[in-house]
Amino acid sequence: MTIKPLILLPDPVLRQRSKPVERVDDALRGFADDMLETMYDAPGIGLAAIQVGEPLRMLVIDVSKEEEEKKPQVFINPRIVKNSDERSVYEEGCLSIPDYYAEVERPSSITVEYLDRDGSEQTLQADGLAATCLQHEIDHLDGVLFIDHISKLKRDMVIKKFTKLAKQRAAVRL
Ligand code: GNR
Ligand code: NI
Repeated sequence: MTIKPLILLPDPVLRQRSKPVERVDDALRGFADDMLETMYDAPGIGLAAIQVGEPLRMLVIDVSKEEEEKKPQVFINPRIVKNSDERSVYEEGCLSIPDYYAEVERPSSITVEYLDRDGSEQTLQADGLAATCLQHEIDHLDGVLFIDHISKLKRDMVIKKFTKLAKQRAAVRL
């Protein structure tokens, strides 16, 4: 198991569209375990493969509460097949945009079809934090970030701040 470095805003890698996983084998399961370890280490409640530089349509989540048992879940080639009309607002953050949080409105519940870590077709209905987190992760597979759902003014401010930070980090490494 390996903790992988996270790709940060404004790296254009985060804007790539990820490709479907073609076969679910031991190598892919090993990568899923690395993603989970990276997510728990961060710590975060979700992680998309592109956030560690792999443009594959897969994500991991664990939305269990702190006092509960851990519940790691792997979603391969997930597709949202149903969105509720009801919406809810959550304060979101992203491991690729550290220490920035904003409210985002999304469907309150969704139905997702995906392959599990054994490569079996599954259907899951999710609501609450799981629904929000899955939508946030599935957005990553299409190069979409949660800041794309806030006002352009706020988005441009965040991008500017992270662009400046990236330049500073690059200069320090020279
Ligand atoms: O750790 C995370 N927390 C979170 C909180 C509210 C809505 C979405 C998320 S996902 C985020 C981890 C992450 O960046 N996944 O892509
Ligand atoms: Ni994210």
